[in-house]
Amino acid sequence: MADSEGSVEQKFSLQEVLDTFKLCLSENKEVYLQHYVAGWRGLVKFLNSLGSVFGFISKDAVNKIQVLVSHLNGENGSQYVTVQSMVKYELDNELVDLTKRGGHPESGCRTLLRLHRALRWLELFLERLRTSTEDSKTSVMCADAYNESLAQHHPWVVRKAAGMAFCMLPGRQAFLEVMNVGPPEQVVAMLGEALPLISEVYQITEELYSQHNLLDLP
Ligand code: 1PZ
Repeated sequence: MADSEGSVEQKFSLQEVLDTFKLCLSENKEVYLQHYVAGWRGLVKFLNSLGSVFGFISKDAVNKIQVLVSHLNGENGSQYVTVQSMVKYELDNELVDLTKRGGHPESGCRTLLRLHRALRWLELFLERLRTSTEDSKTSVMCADAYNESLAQHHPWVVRKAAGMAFCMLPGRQAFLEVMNVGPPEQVVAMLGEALPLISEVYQITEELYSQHNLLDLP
């Protein structure tokens, strides 16, 4: 469908971000770190387009993305191709602080765990958005999704700041527009397609981390 403004440059679209998550899974269901990180990059861009009050959130996400990218581009980058190979490599070589913070504050495993928990928030939030009605409030959907997931891992101050930021979210209609997908029905359809993928990436990572007892890394 033609863009009503006829803009030449393609605008940011959430569709592209969600497509990146499609690329995440290999044939044998391993998670490619490169695409996982690219997906997060896109989400951060989207978050930034919502306004500077979300800066403290996107800043933390950017830091984590950068840590993972530097592992990917580092001398042992070939060990970081998939989340599975990263876990194996870091555990085999004792590169992860397992019980308390120590010599490896920037292990790939602990860094990715933070994004992984945030992916659960995203899944819950987008599912709420998908099934919402015109009078639903994004701030409420966002807070409910947060309280059900990420909040459990955050101290009081962070929860408080996050709660205040949620109140600054644009309303449902504006929010759907920023996604740049098209009319609301199209956004809903796109979410219906993308959510199972996000969910699968989340589940696979969750099981991997659970098998190796990595879900509470400091
Ligand atoms: C659309 C609205 C966006 C709401 C995003 C919901 C998430 C709120 C999270 C608030 C976190 C803020 C600051 C930093 C927290 C860090 O302490 C933690 C733990 O890391 P550690 O201190 O252990 O190193 N960081 C995180 O939990 C990762 C948070 C990433 C959030 C990314 C959200 C991306 C949103 C995409 C929007 C479509």
